[in-house]
Amino acid sequence: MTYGQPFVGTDSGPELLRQAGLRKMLSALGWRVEDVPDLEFEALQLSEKSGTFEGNAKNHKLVGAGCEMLANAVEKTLKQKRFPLILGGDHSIGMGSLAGILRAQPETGVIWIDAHADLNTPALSESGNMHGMPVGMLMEGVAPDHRQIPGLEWLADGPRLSPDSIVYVGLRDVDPAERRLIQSLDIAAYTMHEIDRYGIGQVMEMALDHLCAKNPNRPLHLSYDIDAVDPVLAPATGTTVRGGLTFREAHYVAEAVAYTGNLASAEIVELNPSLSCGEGAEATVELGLQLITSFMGKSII
Ligand code: NNH
Ligand code: MN
Ligand code: MN
Repeated sequence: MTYGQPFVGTDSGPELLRQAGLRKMLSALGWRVEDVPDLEFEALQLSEKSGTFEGNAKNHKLVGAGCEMLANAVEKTLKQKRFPLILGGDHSIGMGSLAGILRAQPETGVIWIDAHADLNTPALSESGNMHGMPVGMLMEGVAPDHRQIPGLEWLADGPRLSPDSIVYVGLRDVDPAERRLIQSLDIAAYTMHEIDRYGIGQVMEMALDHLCAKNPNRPLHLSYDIDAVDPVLAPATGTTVRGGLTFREAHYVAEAVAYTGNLASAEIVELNPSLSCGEGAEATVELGLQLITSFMGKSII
C-alpha cells in the first residue's frame, strides 16, 4: 500500500523485509511461517471519484478497498488462532488491521508506536493523506459516517476502538485537532517528553499497565510506524521528525511488548527505501527486521 501518502515506494517494504531474511529469522525463533503473498491493491483498478463526504481523503477508494481485503485476511487469521504479522506499506493499512482485529477480538488493546497520532479523519485532516487517519477512522466518538465515503462503506457497522484501549508511544508531531482529541478523550499518550522524563522502561510499564491492569490476559496489537525511530537511524520513511526513539529505546519498546506474552498481532509500516540513498535505505530495512525480531520474541539471553 502506498496510496495513503504522497510518495511512491512505500509498497516495496514487505519485499525488502523478505529479502533481508524475515522468514529465516522467524523460523529461527520457533515460528511456523506461512508467507502470504502481497495483497494486490493495484489490481483493484478503481476509478477515483471524489465523494460527497465532508473533508478530504486522498485515494479513499483504493485505500478503502485495500483495507477491506486486509481486514478480512487479519480477521480470518486471528480466528484460526494464528498470529498475523502485517507488513506495510503506509500506515493507512492500520485501518484494515484494526477493523479485522476488532471483529475477531474486540477486547484488544492497541500499542501505537509513532511520531504521529494518526487520529485524523477526512473532516479533520490538513493533508488529506489517509496514513494520518487509521486510528481516527476506527475510534469511538471520532470515526466519521463511513457510508458517506466511497470505498469505506464496509466499515460502517464494524466495532470501534474505545479511547482507553490505545496507548501512544513516541509522539512528537501532533496536529492541533488531534491534540484536542487526545485531551478531550483522555487518551494515554507517552510522547518523547515523557520518554525523556521517565525513561523508556517506566513509560512502557505505565503504557502496558494502562491496557492490561484490568485484564492481564488482554490480547494486544502492536502498530509500529518506523518513523517513531529517530531519522538518524531510520531515514528511509516519508515523514521524518527529529528527536525520535534511540536504537535501544526502539528495541526496548518491542521487547517489553513481547515480554507480556499477550501480543496477538503486529504490523510494521512506513518503510520507504526509495526515499533515502543506498545505505540509509538498507539501514532502515535492517532496523525494521531487527525490531520485528524483538517483538516476535527474541530475547538477549
Ligand atoms: N498528521 C499528519 C497528517 O495527518 C502526518 C501523518 N503522517 C504520518 N503518520 N506519517 O504516521 O497528514
Ligand atoms: Mn503512522
Ligand atoms: Mn508516523
